Amino acid sequence: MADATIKIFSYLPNPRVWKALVAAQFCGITVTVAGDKPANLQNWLWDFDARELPPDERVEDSPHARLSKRGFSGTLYKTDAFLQAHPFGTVPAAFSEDGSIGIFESNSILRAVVRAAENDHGLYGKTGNEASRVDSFLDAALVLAREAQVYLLSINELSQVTHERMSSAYEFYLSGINRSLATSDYIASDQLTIADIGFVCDVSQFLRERLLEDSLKQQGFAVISKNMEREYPLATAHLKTLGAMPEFSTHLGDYLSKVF
Ligand SMILES: N[C@@H](CCC(=O)N[C@@H](CS)C(=O)NCC(=O)O)C(=O)O
Repeated sequence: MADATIKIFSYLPNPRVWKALVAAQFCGITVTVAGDKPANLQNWLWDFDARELPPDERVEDSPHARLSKRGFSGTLYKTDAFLQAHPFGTVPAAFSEDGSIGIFESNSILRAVVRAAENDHGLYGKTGNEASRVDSFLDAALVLAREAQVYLLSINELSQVTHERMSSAYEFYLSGINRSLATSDYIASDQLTIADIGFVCDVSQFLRERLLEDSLKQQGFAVISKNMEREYPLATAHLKTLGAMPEFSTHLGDYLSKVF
């Protein structure tokens, strides 16, 4: 049986999509990606067959017009079929090869990629318990990722509460990862798993705050990850080592060199 393929629609580049692309590279799965710059996604029809809409189809009385909810403003154009496959209406939005199944949440799309592989090279653990431990780390990372989403989306008009919540989620997650790496070369087991892939992509996304230092300073806030190298040396080294591997760097490009 040949490996299945997965199709993803998203704004690009998107660290949440990197997760699936890196995993696909390790297991030889074909992932096709459609999308555009974040600001252009409001000109697209969100669908399995996503496409850029001509101006005369981008109208408020379009049957596909929906109020954006998170990370976008104004109107987005989503088909009924898209919302049936993706009830939360978010991107990245993945689909099975024939479009019949929608897979959402970037960690679930990441899992879908490895599950689609004939040989997953142990990326999802070698036993049931190892797979559950991988899930434990992915679930823990989701808390960081959600706080980072709120934080980064509001970084130019930050509240004290948002900054504190982000700091707390960052410390909680990074200290756990650092502790885990004190006894193992990889986060969830003795080999690379999707917990490591998720870690690289989620933390990379959060580290964008380093590029926004001026705005943070102007508002009287510190860069939360300022001392990451000193405070979480194992986690930092792991991120840099994995980020330099071709399976990662092909998709991350020079992003990490900008934040470190
Ligand atoms: N936790 C989700 C986050 C997805 C998400 O919130 N996407 C936002 C953009 S950042 C979205 O698609 N919003 C659609 C809308 O505003 O209607 C994941 O990892 O995939």
